[in-house]
Amino acid sequence: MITIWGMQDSGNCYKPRLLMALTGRPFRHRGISTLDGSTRTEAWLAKNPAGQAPLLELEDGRLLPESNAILCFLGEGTAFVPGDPFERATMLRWMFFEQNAHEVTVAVRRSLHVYPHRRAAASEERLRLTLEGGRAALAVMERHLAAQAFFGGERPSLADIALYPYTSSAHEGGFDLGPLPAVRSWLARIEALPGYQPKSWRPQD
Ligand SMILES: N[C@@H](CCC(=O)N[C@@H](CS)C(=O)NCC(=O)O)C(=O)O
Repeated sequence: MITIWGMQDSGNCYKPRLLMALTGRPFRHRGISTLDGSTRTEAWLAKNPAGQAPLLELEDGRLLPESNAILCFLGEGTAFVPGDPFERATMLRWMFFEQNAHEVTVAVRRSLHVYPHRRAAASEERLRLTLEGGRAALAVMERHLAAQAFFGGERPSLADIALYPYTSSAHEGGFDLGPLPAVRSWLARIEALPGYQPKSWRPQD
């Protein structure tokens, strides 16, 4: 069985768990955490030189870090990856947006708020920049979702799974989704998908 190494509270780590839940496939979950230093051990750096989670470990020992690369691998052959090349590229467009514009602002600001060990990095300037950048990213999402149900059109794709975790916890970073009705409706549509599980979920061992 495949193993997903992840931190329970991390949105990046939630992405592959959510995809596995939505596609109803079994996997093992193993905990790793920046909070207890386990992402900085030699053993972990040997698995992922970036010292980060999530990390996918296949039965044959091959390792794959980067949440969106993991989604692409696990999503292969499922309904969450469109067959049409343009639709697939559109899915990737939003996954790149997630890493370039959304994760680096919405997720980073949340981590500066939520984790005590990140407080020293939470300068006024950084909080201001991540607030401005995060609001801009959320406004892009609002404009796009005003015209369609999911990022790729009428059906959910990996792009939605990539963007869901940190959008649904954006309020923990001080973002107000009140003025973003299309984003709020989209969050509700994801939560209504068959098999949906919240971030706190992990499979039984
Ligand atoms: N681009 C990476 C980012 C992964 C990332 O930032 N992981 C964080 C948790 S959300 C982490 O492992 N931090 C531990 C550390 O940097 O020591 C991805 O999408 O997987």
